Amino acid sequence: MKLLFAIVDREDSGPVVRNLSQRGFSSTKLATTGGFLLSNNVTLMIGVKEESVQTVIDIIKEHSHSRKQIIPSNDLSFDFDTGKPLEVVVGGATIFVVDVERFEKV
Ligand code: 2BA
Repeated sequence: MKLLFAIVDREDSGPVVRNLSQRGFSSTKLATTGGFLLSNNVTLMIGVKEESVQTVIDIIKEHSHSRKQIIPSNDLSFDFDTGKPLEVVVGGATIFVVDVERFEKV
């Protein structure tokens, strides 16, 4: 079994979760914050059989969009004030796939 951590935009999280659910994949949604922009995003935890990992990644990919964000440089998590706004491309999604040693529902 594998566990996917997928960091997605808040706006994309609804369609991603809905489509995963329609295809029979369970997920847990965590409210998270990006360490760079300090803006809210969503981290999904999805436990799946190894043979389903690519299907899940494809669903996430289909429903996660990349977005350009213009932010004041003094809004960042560290001192980077150039006086000019910064353009950052965020997403689609950042996905980690990790091995699960044991999975139990008791
Ligand atoms: P944030 O850390 O807020 O990063 C938002 C976007 O800012 C990133 O988009 C990237 O385009 C840019 N960025 C991040 N760190 C940067 C840096 N040190 N220098 C220049 N630009 C930087 P994404 O790469 O699409 O990441 C979206 C969110 O996914 C991140 O939000 C973070 O919450 C998560 N993430 C991305 N890579 C990660 C990693 N290696 N480990 C843990 N979380 C990660």
